[in-house]
Amino acid sequence: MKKLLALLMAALMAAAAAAQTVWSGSEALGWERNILVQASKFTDAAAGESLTFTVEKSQNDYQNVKIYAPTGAGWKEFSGGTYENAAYSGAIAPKFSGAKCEFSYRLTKENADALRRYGLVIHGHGVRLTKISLNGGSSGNSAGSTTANSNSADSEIWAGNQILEWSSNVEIKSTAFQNARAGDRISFGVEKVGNDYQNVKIYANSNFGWKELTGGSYANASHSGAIVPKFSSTKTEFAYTLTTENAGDLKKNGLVVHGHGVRLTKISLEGASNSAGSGNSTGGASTGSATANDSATATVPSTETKVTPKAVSGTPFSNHGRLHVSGAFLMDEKNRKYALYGMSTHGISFENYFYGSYLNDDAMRTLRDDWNTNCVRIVLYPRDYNGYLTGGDRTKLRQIVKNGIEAATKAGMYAIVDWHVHQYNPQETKAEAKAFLSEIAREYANYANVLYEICNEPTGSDWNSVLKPYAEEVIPEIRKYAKDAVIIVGTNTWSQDIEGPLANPLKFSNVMYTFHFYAQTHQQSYRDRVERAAKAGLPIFITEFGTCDASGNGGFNAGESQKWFDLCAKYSLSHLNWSLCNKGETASAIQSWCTKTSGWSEGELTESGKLVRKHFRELER
Ligand code: IDC
Repeated sequence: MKKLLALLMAALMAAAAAAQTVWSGSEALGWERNILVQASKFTDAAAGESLTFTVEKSQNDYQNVKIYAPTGAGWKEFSGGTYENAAYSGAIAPKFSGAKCEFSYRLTKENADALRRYGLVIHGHGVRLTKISLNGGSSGNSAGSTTANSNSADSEIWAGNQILEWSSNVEIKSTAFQNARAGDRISFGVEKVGNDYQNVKIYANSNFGWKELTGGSYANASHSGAIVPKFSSTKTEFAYTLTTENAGDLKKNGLVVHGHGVRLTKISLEGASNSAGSGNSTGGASTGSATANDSATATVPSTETKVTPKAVSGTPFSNHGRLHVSGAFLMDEKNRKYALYGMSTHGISFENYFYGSYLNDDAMRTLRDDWNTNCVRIVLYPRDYNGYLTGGDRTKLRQIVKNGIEAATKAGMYAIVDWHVHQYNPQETKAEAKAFLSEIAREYANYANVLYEICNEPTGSDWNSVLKPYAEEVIPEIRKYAKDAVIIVGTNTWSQDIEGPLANPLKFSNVMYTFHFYAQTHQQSYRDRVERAAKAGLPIFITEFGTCDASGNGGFNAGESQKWFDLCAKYSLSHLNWSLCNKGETASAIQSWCTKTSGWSEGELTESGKLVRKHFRELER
């Protein structure tokens, strides 16, 4: 009780404080290294308040910082406000008197609105950023405040007063977990908010997306899709005991917590020595699918089937029409072999939905006329950052998918709607896949240019016992509406094990199987596998390829990419490049400093972007 009072006091004091830390860490900024602070950290931002940045010199040439709102239509640089202890000429130049400096930017009303809506992106050069705070904020939202503490018997690593939502995350940096070990418990103090349901989800926050913490055991909570704390009054405390893998992931990447129907007041890490009798194991291999109460069907609004769009003459779609599969090949309506190629988006939920904004009319025209492509792939992650099932705004995400279909259709291009299962068993999110894909299929049943991809890259999922049954359930949901649509089915091991369907194909017509290559990682032995399967008549679709290594970052390899392009030409294999975005990683096609969402000049493309554009321009459309 005493502890609780102390906590409450701490929370109240935090609420009254004038400056609120919205980000802390130690990141050397680069023009290609962006820091994103989510909109949820700025819920109370108002005109006249100041963003204060603490920076250190990291290089001696020049020190520059730029700040933007990552709006749906591209990044918008903050302007119109005033600077303190910094000057602006093209970028913000902090005034250093020693090695450290604190400078501020005072917000205009427009800036404050943008912060609340889109959050903040920062990049720069020559400085290391250690803290951002919002002055004058009156919010009790102790957003992401973290204190790194050594793991003594019981150490509080976060205290605050934050209502959890699927789109409002509490993040704790990895520094708080440097001593984490298997058997340690993370305990959470929560209070009930509202009366519908109380759910919490916890993840390790890696660069490769969120990874739900599973395999450990729960005390005073059960797990079914999400953690359900046991309340006997309005407040409770529950704990999760870490596995070795969890401890390693947290040490590396830190923790993310979100949920519904609860207010989070504290998180502490309790050493193994202190954790005797740590609750019963209800966790097991949890599935991490959407929460029990957030059922798939409840989220499907009724949508009308749209009428058949007019084909725009002279475009890929008007020339080739509805596609179908015959033997190993994708064919056009005149029964000629026809391959689709072009760009895949990155995750449309990433960078606060910015990567979804590439799905616009102008971009489709650029991709069609300048890049000579005929298809675009629309990537919706169910999980990972801001995913459809991990806190992303579903209404917004559905809208982006639909914008993409409409934009591709207007340009007379083909569009692939990709349910981007990434590194897990797709059965875990099957209910939601069925609901989402059938909703799209119903609305776009008359759009013959739309293809469906039902699970991007499964792992640990045997073809015969897991993936084939999955496809047998999901395909009919699409075909209920889009009767003849081409449907692409992922294969095991990041969509490489095409031998599964080769030995035991699906009985449906117009189905193809996914293969992915990343040129640096997958070389001749993988080309041999593809060639064997293609020769044996398996319809293969390369919905994703990279010119670099499979992490998406590093290992650009033009020579190996060319060998793959030759193989694609030989077997008329469709292939789409990962990815159409400006993220600072090798696989991205657009330079990270370029925020244009269409009409890119060659100089605005990366090595990878230039190579794939050149390749596409050599193909027949
Ligand atoms: C990567 C992105 C990276 C992101 C990560 C996690 O490039 O920015 O942080 O996903 O979501 C795939 C996947 C694709 C991966 C890509 C590169 O389908 O989602 O994107 N890749 O690792 N398969 C092989 C490589």
